[in-house]
Amino acid sequence: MMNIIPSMCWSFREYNPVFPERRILLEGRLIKAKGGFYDVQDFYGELIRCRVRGRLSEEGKKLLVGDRVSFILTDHGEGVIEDLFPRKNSLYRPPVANVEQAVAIMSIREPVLDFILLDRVIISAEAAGLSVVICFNKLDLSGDEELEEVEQAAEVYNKCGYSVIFTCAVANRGLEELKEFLKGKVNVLTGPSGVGKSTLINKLKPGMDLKTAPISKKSGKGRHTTRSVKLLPLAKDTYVIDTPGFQKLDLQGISSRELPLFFPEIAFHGSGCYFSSCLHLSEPECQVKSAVEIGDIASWRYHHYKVMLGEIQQKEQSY
Ligand SMILES: Nc1nc2c(ncn2[C@@H]2O[C@H](COP(=O)(O)OP(=O)(O)OP(=O)(O)O)[C@@H](O)[C@H]2O)c(=O)[nH]1
Ligand SMILES: [Mg+2]
Ligand SMILES: [Zn+2]
Repeated sequence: MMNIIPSMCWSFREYNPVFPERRILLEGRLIKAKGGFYDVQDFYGELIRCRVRGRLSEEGKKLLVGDRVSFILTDHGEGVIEDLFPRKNSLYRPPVANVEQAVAIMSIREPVLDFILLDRVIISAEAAGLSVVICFNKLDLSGDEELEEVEQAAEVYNKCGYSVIFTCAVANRGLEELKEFLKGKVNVLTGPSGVGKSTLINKLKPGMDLKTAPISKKSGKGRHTTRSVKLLPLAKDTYVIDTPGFQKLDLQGISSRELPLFFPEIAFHGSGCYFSSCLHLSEPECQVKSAVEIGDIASWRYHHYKVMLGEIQQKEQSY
């Protein structure tokens, strides 16, 4: 009896030329999309190359890597994606769905460390409801003064509740710690081009052979080596998503009322402001401004908040 059930399931899973109507809906996770083909990983860990049912596109449903889908098998072991399950969350950049954790990767040098860009990455992840881990890579390139500055920033992030890891992908430093943070989750590795996202993944799981490339000597920036978003299995129940790096990141879909909630320290102190709608700019009895004055909120984080708020307000006024 024990043997019958799995083998019966298996026969239903296969395309049956005699009873083609006997196809059943299977479930899987979209792990890669390229050129109209979609690679879906099924329950057994097998990869099935699928196309998408035309109806889905007609309904305006766009698939994202990470999506849970239902599909049927056709001949030659291929499949057709029939439908899309509701998403737990989705990110606009990188375009991925159903992710649990964002690892915001920045290099200490080459490309130069840009803290407002890091905060934009963190805010985008917060807005999507992801937990956030910060990883400073290329530890080997850092001078003493720089390292001190980054360590001070790391303390500020720690106080906000974010874990911070220091890594050096080329010398295999910090990789075990990074692995621990990734364990049992679907993680998206995100950050500017050239910071070492693909290099880190190659080191975490040898054999991945993801393409990497040195940054441009002329511009000091990455070369946008990774072109597509891919979900890679690292261990059981642990996935990493390698994503193309960026140089800019605008905050899509975040309103000026929401923004303060995505800065944990501003949300914390802001709950004591006189006005419940306080945006912490020049309102009276603002607890956030007081906290900045006495150093309970880092002035650079507050400055980043104001820059982002200004951009969002400008967009809101132009609607
Ligand atoms: N010195 C040093 N170089 C590193 C380290 N990690 C990665 N690199 C180098 O940085 C360059 C860029 O690495 P990639 O892994 O391609 O960067 P990426 O973040 O995937 O870039 P995109 O795919 O363009 O977004 C490569 O030449 C790597 O060898 C590190 O810890 N130290
Ligand atoms: Mg890459
Ligand atoms: Zn306030």
